Amino acid sequence: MKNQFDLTGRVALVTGASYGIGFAIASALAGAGAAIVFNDIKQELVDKGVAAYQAQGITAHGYVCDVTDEDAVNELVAKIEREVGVIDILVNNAGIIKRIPMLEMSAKDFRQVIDVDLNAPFIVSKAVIPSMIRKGGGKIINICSMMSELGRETVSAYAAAKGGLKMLTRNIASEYGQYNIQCNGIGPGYIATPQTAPLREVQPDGSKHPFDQFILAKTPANRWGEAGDLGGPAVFLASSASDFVNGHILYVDGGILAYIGKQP
Ligand code: NAP
Ligand code: GCO
Repeated sequence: MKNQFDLTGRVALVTGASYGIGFAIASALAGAGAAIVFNDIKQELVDKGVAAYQAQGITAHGYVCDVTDEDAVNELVAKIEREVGVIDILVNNAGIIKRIPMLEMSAKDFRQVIDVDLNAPFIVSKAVIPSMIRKGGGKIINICSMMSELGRETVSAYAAAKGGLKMLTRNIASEYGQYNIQCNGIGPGYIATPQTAPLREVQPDGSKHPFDQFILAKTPANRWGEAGDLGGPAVFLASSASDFVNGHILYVDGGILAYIGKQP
């Protein structure tokens, strides 16, 4: 049987992929044969990212681009098409979080999170879909979250964005499935990256952060996820193996959403 997971000859753009989950997903896509393109806001991080990919034997194309800037994104996509090729796989990974109680959060802070975590996936998807249609199809993977399904204190903007991203995923699937474009989401659980480092800081007395203990009690796998845990699911959703999967959010959470939590 032809290897349905083979990405040879395909161009993948992973946004915000100098490190963290984006870097792990891009590395997995490269391992399946894809040509890797990524962006970051700062040239310094792009340079570090290119070196990190090279250290893994991956020749990645790195570009500076703020995904919230529509003109910059359109210029980036045109440049990628000239220099690398038409984007076959888009992973909307770039994201931020601000952990602030809602009543203390400014509208500016709220809008900034929505801008990066929801408006940007709209902007980047809108920039790549026309060429995907002309080429006969493509794959879009939006990096959602537990907060696409659940709320918790201090993450109102992030949850609103990730909930919206779940529905944007379903709408892109609905509107462009007829062009052989599949748009799905990956909903990571709690993953050990710089974004969650504050939630895992060892306490002055050497004990685990209370939130660290909380998440372990909520996760049947009894561990934080590693960014590498997301590679296989990303290859699946980027490949022909998922050609009839559309509008689906694949939760990679160690079982958190299935579990009421360990009794204290
Ligand atoms: P991270 O370590 O904070 O990395 C986020 C990446 O996005 C960084 O490279 C960052 O670049 C980039 N970025 C931020 N704003 C950008 C912008 N406007 N334009 C371009 N790039 C931008 O986060 P992560 O943990 O790897 O998470 C990656 C994605 O997974 C995010 O969407 C996050 O919401 C989601 N997620 C994370 C977890 C988790 O537990 N870690 C779980 C579920 C979902 P700079 O360093 O230059 O800011
Ligand atoms: C938080 C965490 C989570 C993770 C992730 C969970 O503060 O609760 O940052 O939001 O980032 O989104 O899926």
